[in-house]
Amino acid sequence: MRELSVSEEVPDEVVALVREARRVVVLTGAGISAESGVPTFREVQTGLWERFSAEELATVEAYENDPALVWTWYRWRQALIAAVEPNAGHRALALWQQRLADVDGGWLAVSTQNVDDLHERAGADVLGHLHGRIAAHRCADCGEPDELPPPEFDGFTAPPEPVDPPFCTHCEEGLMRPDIVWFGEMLPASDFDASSAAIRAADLVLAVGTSGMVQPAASLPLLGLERGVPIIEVNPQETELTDLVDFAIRGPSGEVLPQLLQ
Ligand code: BV8
Repeated sequence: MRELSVSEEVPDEVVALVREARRVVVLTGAGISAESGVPTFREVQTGLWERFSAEELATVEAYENDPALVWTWYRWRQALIAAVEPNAGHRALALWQQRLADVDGGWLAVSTQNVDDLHERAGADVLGHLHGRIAAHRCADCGEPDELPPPEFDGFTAPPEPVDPPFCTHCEEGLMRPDIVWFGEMLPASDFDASSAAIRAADLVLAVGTSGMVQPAASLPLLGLERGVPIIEVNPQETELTDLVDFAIRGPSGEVLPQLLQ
């Protein structure tokens, strides 16, 4: 693994890899949304949730134990995500995807662990939302989805007092929950399988803004390793994947990704 800092010139080797790649898969994590103002998963919680870790709240047990607290945390995060904008990192991936779509046999697939819609709002198609989408909701009992109005608070001011989740309009018994993957829950098979297949066909893999700690999503880039496909990591910090990648570019994705496309 060669570690590069964002202040250095991107070496010709990396520029060539990016320029010559025709089938690219980018696995993104919370870090790519950090420059948009969305706290990463391991950042300290604020206000009402200061005494909890995100991992404690992102579980079925936490929801069953206190539906109002967990429901409100998610609606508050959903409000914050709706109020922020995609950043230069999201836009660079959307541009790269559009460029490769115009090349014979070219494609770029985005597979994200993030529950926000910032890739889509930057103009990218997303192959897999491995951990679901925060703006989608389903019944915790019958599983039926329901379109809900946007959250009634702004996501920036101090988190509001917990409110109860609404009842399902289909079975009228179950409570609504966010349509995302909590710890201990299976990932959506179609998203995971499509992402695995894309990496098995890729000629370049990037891991952007992920600590590489949450499985099984974090192991997806390793499917490229088996085939000797180059892997580039973009992250200001070292991660669980660092020792396995070919190039680790140390810097914020909002700066590094546009540089890679120059
Ligand atoms: C499951 C939705 C199995 C909720 C999330 C081995 C195999 C399988 C499972 C396990 C396993 N070992 C352990 C497990 C269990 C568990 C797990 O992985 N635990 C970890 C903590 C050890 N996995 C699960 O439970 C998964 N389910 O395995 O089911 C099963 C089997 C049989 C039957 C039933 C079930 C489900 C995991 C999904 C959990 N849900 N999200 C929500 O969002 O509230 S995960 C959550 O973490 C987010 O999605 C987040 O994206 C994700 C991963 O974290 P990161 O994205 O990496 O974010 P993080 O904050 O960690 O790091 C941010 C990075 O960005 C940092 O590296 C930072 O340096 C960098 N950064 C910061 N700024 C920038 C930047 N990078 C670039 N630019 C910047 N500007």
